[in-house]
Amino acid sequence: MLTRIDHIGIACHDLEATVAFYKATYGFTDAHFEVNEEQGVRECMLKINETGDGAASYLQLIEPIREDSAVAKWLAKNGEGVHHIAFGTDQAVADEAAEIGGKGVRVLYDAPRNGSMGSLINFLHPKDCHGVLTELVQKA
Ligand code: CMX
Ligand code: CO
Repeated sequence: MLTRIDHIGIACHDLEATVAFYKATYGFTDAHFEVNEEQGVRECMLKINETGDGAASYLQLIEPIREDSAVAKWLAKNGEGVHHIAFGTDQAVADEAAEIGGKGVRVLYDAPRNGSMGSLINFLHPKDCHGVLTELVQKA
C-alpha cells in the first residue's frame, strides 16, 4: 500500500543555487547529497521543517550529470520545475510495482533500482498516470 508522499522531484540546472534558494527562502535543511550514476543525476534531499517522525517528506532537487539522462532530456524540453512525485510504500517495492502493474499501468524497470539514501525505487510511466511521472519508494 502507498502510505505517504516520500518526495517531490524538482529538476534544476544548478543544484547549489537551487539548494541555496530553498534554504534561504523556507529554512529547509539540506539533509543529504548524493550522485546517482545510474539515474544520471546529482541530487540533494531537502527535509521539510518539523518532520522528526522518521518518515519525513522531502524535496529532491536533481541536476543532470549527463546529456543523455532522462532529466537532461526533460529539462531541455520543459525548463526547470516539478519533474516527478514519489510515494512511499509499506511493502517491498517489487510487490507494490507488481500490484500496480497488474492494473495496466506500465512499470519502467523489470527490477527495483537504487534510489536516494539506500532506498529501492521503481517508476510508473507518466502517460499511464495522467501526465505525472510517479516513483515508488521503499525506504532503506
Ligand atoms: N513528467 C510527465 N511527463 C513526462 C515526463 C515527466 N517527468 N518525462 C517525459 N514525459 C512525457 C513527455 O512529455 C512525452 O510526452 P509527449 O509524447 O506527449 O510529448 C512522453 O512522456 C515521452 O517523453 P520523452 O521526452 O520522449 O522521454 P522518454 O520517453 O525518453 O523518457 C521516461 C520518459 C519517463 C521513460 C524517462 O524520463 C524515465 O525513464 N524516467 C525515470 C527515471 C528518471 O526520471 N530518473 C530521474 C529521477 C531519479 C530519482 O528520482 O531518484
Ligand atoms: Co525521486
